Amino acid sequence: MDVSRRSILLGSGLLLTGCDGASRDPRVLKLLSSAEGLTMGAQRLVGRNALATEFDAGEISPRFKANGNIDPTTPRYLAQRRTGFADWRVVVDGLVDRPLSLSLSDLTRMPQRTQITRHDCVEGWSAIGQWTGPVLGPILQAAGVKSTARYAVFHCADSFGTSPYYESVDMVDAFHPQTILAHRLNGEPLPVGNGAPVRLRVERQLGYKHAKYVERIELRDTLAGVGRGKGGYWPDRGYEWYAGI
Ligand SMILES: Nc1nc2c(c(=O)[nH]1)N[C@H]1C(S)=C(S)[C@@H](COP(=O)(O)O)O[C@H]1N2
Ligand SMILES: [Mo]
Repeated sequence: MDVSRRSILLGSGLLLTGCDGASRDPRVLKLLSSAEGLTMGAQRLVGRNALATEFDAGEISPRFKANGNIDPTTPRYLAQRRTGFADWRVVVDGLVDRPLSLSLSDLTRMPQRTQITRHDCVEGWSAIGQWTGPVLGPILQAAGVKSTARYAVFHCADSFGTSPYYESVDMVDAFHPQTILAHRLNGEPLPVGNGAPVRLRVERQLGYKHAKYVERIELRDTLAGVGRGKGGYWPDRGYEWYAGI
């Protein structure tokens, strides 16, 4: 039952260099595509709403690695960073009845969830961290997601070259009870390296789905028109859109 992409990858003996520079090894990409159907199917059998494993405080990794973009240099981000993110907004728009523009104090005043989970990156490293933030589902409910919405697209403030980072999940993951907008890691405000001031945690999926530096959540009926159409910065470069673990 517990057929995870990770064990498939590790079992295959192919380790990816992945998210920083990207191994585009065709064998790896083929393996990822064949694993996609398998993991989505396996998760459907146990229930896509099943919870990811949560850990005890004693199991928290001494250091939570920062990966991918860890020091955004877009002018917009640098300006926000200089003011301690005082004016940061998370906009919720697209297929919603009531678009929202949430400040950090809006986000921290909502009911919070704290969870200790393991982050698995396709590069082959994992780390256990404690994340705190509001659950995404009630935020989407407050915005009034229209019945035509199928995806939540996360737009980020950082970029690789000229391309901003973006990711997306379907409504099952958007409304999953462990899907949160985290603003704290291990009890401290999120460090810049790990996505300050707010990042997505979508615990049933691999690391690259966990968008950092989130400034807009756009509800859409299609992924066409976002980046190159595959729903994420890395999916547009060969990784699977559905990265269930
Ligand atoms: N905005 C943004 N989000 C991102 C990335 C990125 O480069 N930019 N990298 C992804 C990858 S590949 C991983 S493994 C995790 C790393 O999160 P961390 O820096 O907290 O370890 O963030 C994901 N989210
Ligand atoms: Mo990653």
